[in-house]
Amino acid sequence: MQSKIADSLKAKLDPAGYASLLALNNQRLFDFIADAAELCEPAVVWISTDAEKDVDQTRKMALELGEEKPLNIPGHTIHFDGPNDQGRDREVTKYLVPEGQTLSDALNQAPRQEGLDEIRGLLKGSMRGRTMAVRFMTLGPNNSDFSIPCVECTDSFYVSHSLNLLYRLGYEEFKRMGDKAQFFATMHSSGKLDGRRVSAEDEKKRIYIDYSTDTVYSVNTQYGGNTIGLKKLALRLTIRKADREGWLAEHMFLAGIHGKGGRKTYLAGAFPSACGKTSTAMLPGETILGDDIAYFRAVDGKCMAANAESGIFGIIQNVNAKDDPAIWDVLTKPGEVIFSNVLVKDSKPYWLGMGMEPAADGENFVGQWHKGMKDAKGAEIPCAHKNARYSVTLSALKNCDPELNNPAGVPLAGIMYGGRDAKAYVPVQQSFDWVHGIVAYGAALETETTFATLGKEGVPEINLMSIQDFVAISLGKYVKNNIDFGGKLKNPPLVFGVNYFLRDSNGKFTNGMRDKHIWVKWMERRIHGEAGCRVAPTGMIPCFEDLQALFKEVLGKDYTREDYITQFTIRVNENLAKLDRVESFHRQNVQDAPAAVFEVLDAQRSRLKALLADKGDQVSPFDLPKK
Ligand code: GTP
Ligand code: SPV
Ligand code: MN
Repeated sequence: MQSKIADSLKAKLDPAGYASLLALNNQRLFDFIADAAELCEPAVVWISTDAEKDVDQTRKMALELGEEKPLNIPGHTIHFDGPNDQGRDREVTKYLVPEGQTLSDALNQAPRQEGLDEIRGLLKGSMRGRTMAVRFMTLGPNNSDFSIPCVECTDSFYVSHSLNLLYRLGYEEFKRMGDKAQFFATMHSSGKLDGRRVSAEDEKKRIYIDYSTDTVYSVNTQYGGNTIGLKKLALRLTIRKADREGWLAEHMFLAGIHGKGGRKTYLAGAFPSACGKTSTAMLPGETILGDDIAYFRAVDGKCMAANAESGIFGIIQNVNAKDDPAIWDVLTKPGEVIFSNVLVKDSKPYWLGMGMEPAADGENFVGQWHKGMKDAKGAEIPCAHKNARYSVTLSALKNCDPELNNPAGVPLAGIMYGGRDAKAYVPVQQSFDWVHGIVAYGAALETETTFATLGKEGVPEINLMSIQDFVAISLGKYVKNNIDFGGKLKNPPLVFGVNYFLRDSNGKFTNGMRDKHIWVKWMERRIHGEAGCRVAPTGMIPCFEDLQALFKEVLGKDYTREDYITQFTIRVNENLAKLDRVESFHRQNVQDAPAAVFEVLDAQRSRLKALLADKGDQVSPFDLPKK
C-alpha cells in the first residue's frame, strides 16, 4: 500500500521535494518528518536526495546563513560553536527509559515520558522562520549487511554539511529498502541563536535518546558530537540493534597495517575520546579505514569489520606537518574542509600545536580574541579550543584504504584497547586469549577525562571498552556480548592492550608520539607468528631485540635496554591497586557483570601476587620468562 504524507507536511514542501519524499514509501518515515515539521514549525521543509545539486545546496546554505564562513583556501570553511558548547555534554545527554525498564546506574537516564515532554517542549516552535533540512544517510557501507539507514531533520546547515563529509549518502538506500527500512531518526534544532549564529541558550541544552523508538532529540547545541545524529547519538541506538542481532558496534578506529611482502593486516582499536584513535589510524605508511566507529560481524566464523562512517571529525590540536603529514596535506590544500573552533585571522586558521606561531588576535570560540585574554575566572583563554576539530571526507586522504566502501567489510586480525593510564599498564602487551583481553584490557580500561567532553580534565575513571558513554544496554550484557562474540569466530582477532600515556617516576611520558607505530608493527608480527614475547602477569610483552629492530626500521631510532626497562618494568603494586579499582567498579556499577570478569581479574591478581613474592614490586622485563 502507498504510504501517505500528512497535509501539514505537504504544505511546507515544494513539488520536487514532495515527489522525492513520496518515492521513499515508508509510513514511519513520513510520520517522523511530519512530526518534526509540526513540532518545530519551520517555514519550509527541504528534502535532500543524493543528487549532486542537493549535496551542494547544503554547503551553499551553510555559507549563506553564516553558519560557516569561507577561508582563504578554496573549499575550506570555519564554523564556531558557543563557548559552553565545545564538546560532548555528558550531563544533559540522557537515555529515556520507559516505565518498567531499567538501565545500569552508571548510565545517565530519565523516565521516558518526562524526558519527552521536556525536550519536545524545548523543540516546540524552535525552527520558526527557518528551513528544516531532511537528510537521508547510511551508517556502514551501502548495499551491505552493515548498512543502517538514518534520517536527520535539522535547522543547522553546518550539521547538514558535516553529514556530507562524514557519512555515505542514503537517499537511494532508503528507496531500495522502501517500507522495510528500519531507520534511526534524529531531530535537531540549534534553538535560539545569538549575533554570531551560535546557540544562545546553554542552560536549555538537551540531548535525549529515545531508544524505544530509535529516535534522538537534540536542542540548543551545535557541537558536532551533540548534533550530528549519525555520530555518537546513533552509536547508542546501534549498540542496542547490534545486541538484538548478535554483532558488535565499537568506538574503534580501523586501519590496514602493512607488513612483509606487501601483506596488509587489519587492526581496530578502542580509545576513549581524545586518547589516540585518529593518531593511530593515521600512522604514516599505513592505510586508514576509519577513526571512530567500527562494526564487527561474524561471517562464516570470520570477523569482518566496517567503518560506520566515511569521514573524519578529528581533533586538530597537535596536528602538524612533521607528526601528521597525511592530515596536514588535506588541511593545507584546496578541497572541502570544515574547521571548527580554531582561531581565524585574515581568513587563515590557527590551532594549538600546529608547529608555527599562531596569530596574536582574531576570532575564536569566545568571539574576538587577543593573546593574553582572560576568562571570567582569570584563566588565560588559549588561541583555539583544545577540542577544535576538522571535518574531511576519508576519500580526500592519500592514505585512505581502498576497501572503505566494500559491502563485505574487511577481515579483522587484531584489536587493541588503550586509555590514559599514567601508572600501571605497560605500553603494549598481548592478552593470553580473547576473554582475557576483553576483560583485562577492555572491561578494565582506566583513563583520565579529556577536553572532548565538558567538565574537568584529568579526572581518573573507568571507561569500559572506551565506550561507556554510549552503551545503551546494561553494561554487563555489553561485556558479555563482547566475550560471546569471540566464541562465534574460528580464529578470534588477537587482543592487545596499549598505553600511550604511561609516566615515569618524574611524571614524564615514557614514550614519544611516534612510538605507537612500533607497537602496531609488533602486533602485526605477532599476528603472523614472527615475534616472540616475554610472559608478564598482565599479558605477553615484546622482547627487547624485536623492539630494537623495529625502532631502527620504522623510526630510524636507537632503542636502548634502559628505554625497554623504563617502559616495560612491571609495577606490581600499581597493577594490584588498579585491579582493586576495576573490581570495585564492576561490583558496584555493573549489576549483571558476567562471572568471567571476576575470574579473569582474580587470576591476574594471583599471578601478580606470585610475582611480588618472587621478585618484588618493580620487576625488570629481562627477569620475565621468554616464550
Ligand atoms: P575522538 O575523536 O575524540 O574520539 O579522539 P581520538 O581517540 O581519535 O583521539 P586522537 O587520536 O585525535 O588523539 C587525541 C589527543 O591525544 C591529541 O591531543 C594528541 O596529541 C594526543 N596523543 C595522541 N597520541 C599520543 C601519544 O602517543 N602520546 C601522547 N602523550 N599524546 C598523544
Ligand atoms: C568523541 O568524543 O569520542 C568524538 C567526538 O569522536 S564527538 O563524539 O563527535 O564529540
Ligand atoms: Mn570518538
